[in-house]
Amino acid sequence: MRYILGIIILCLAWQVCLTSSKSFSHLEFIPEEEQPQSVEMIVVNEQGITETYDQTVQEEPLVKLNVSNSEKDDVDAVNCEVKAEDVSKMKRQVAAFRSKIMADAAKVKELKDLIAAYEAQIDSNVAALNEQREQIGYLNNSIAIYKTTCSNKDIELTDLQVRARADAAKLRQKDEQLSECKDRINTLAASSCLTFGNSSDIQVLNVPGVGPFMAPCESRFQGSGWTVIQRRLDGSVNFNRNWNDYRNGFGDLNGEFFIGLEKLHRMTAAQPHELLVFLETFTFRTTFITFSKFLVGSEDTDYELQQIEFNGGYYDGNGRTLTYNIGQKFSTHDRDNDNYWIKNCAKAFKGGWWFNSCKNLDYFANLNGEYKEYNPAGYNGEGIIWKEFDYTTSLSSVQMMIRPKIEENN
Ligand SMILES: [Ca+2]
Repeated sequence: MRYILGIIILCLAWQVCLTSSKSFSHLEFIPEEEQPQSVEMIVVNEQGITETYDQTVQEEPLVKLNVSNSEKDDVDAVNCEVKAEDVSKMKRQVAAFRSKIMADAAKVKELKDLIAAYEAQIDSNVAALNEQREQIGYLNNSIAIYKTTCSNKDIELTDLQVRARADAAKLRQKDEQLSECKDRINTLAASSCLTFGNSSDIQVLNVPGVGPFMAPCESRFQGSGWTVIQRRLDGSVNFNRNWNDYRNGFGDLNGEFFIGLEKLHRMTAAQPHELLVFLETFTFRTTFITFSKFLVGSEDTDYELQQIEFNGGYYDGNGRTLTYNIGQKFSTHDRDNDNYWIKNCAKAFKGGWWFNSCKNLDYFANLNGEYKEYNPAGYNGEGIIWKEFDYTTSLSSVQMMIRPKIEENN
């Protein structure tokens, strides 16, 4: 029994073993190196970020069946289906990868184009930079030339400054010489028409205290060298003037004028002078009256007639005219210096003069009175009067002249 029971147990154990081997006979251990390999795919996405994909390559089915031939056929069929599905899956993956690769290739091409554009821009910039470098080189050369030119100009400027200083020194020397010449000219300048010989033209006189001024010379009547100090011709100039006008002078040197009391004072005070008076009536009767002395005082004396000495004349008077006025101050309508307390003779007779009295004396004279037309029956003391020469009417033309006394100069 025991042998039979042992045999039965052995049989059961064998059956169990067979069953177990059948159940596990198709299983087998797969080495690690034969297991499917893991593959990483690195892709750059559109934003330029690198992405990694895990792609597991399954070349073999995960489970190898180890069965009998008939079972093996079934297993192979199953494997084929699995592989077919894997292949299909891999094809889809390949297609996806291909699309991805194509997209990436387009992106790469776009990047290449962009890089090419950048490179072209860089080339252009490099060309522009080179051109600018050439310009800078040219400008540096120009600057060097200008620096050289400026340096030369500085040298020239320094030379010119030295020459200018020398010229300035020469100019100062010339100015000093000119000043000396002016002083000598002033010293030698004519103080009367006597220096101009037979001149009967307007000349420049230079009298100390007055300065250069112009005056007519007269050499046609009583010798040469007379300076005309007063002239009446036609009434073209108003002689009814104030004190300032008579002091400074007025009128036209080619026509009617009065030379001025200040000049008369300076000229007659500088050296002894004689006076020549020319008179003419409307009937063309003329005469010359000479005075051997003629001196006018300063303005402080109101241009007093300090010296007057009758020397002769071609008329029938007794020569008291003007000598009667000796010591008399000059009067104008705005300054009454006469001896007639009732009125201002200059204002009454419309002209400045060395009035003494306004009375109608036989030796009354006023060569600066109002110019009157010929009226032999109309004498009333007004007009251009020299009563000792013509007591009936105003004169048509008169002229007063002075000259340094030649006898005393010699
Ligand atoms: Ca008076």
